[in-house]
Amino acid sequence: MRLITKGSVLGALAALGLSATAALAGEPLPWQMGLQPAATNVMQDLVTMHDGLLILITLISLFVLALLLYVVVRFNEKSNPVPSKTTHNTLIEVLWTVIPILILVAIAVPSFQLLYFADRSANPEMTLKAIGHQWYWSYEYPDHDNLTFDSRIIRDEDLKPGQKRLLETDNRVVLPVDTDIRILTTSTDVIHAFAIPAAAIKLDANPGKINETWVRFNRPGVYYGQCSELCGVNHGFMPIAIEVVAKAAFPTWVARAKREFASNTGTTNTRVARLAE
Ligand SMILES: [Cu+2]
Repeated sequence: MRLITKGSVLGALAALGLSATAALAGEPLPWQMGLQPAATNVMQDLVTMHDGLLILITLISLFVLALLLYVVVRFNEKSNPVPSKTTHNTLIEVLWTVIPILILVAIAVPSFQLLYFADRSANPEMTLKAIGHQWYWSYEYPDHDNLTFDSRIIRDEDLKPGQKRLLETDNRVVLPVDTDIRILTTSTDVIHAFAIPAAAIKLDANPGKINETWVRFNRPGVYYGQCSELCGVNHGFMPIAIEVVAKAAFPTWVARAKREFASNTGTTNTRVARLAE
């Protein structure tokens, strides 16, 4: 990542139009142009990589455009009536092969570094398992007595003021801040995809298979995502809402959630799933 400039062009552009609080939101915003503000180091590195590549491809595109304009002006029929018969130039052919190779290698090094950094955590402190269903998510906390619950969309007519349409769920996933968390995904029916843009996570949830990634949130907040694999008629209605809390507040939530979900009678918001029946 060190090869790429740390300056965040798009981040700066986005900051011009947004207030400080909105700029930290873990959700899509109206007229948003860039990526969501980073909530993890992986996402921060990914934004840096993205912005650096944007500068690089802009320079390359401008260079090619300048060459084209030069050829159009200098070698058109009027200004160059007798064309040269040259067909080969060894030096220039070597240059236009070797320079792009060097550029690609320069991109590949930080790219692979980031890919392996994002892949898995060597020593996760806890595990969250996200299971896709048509069409909702359920979550398991295997390190917390297998705490298990379903998380379903809040339908439009049930939205309370301040709740995000199509993004809010009845039971948010709660996770502690500054903690290496292993995330496992799987599915009970078709392929879903667990995606949290602010944390740079987009991982398929396949039936009969477990995929792994990890996350370490840098700051508390609520981070929204959606299923990102076309999984059926209600694909657009199985959001993910993650509430990141202080480390000290997490055990309190675990204790409360254990009581609450132990007494869950299954009468919660299940109409979305019933559409399929
Ligand atoms: Cu899905």
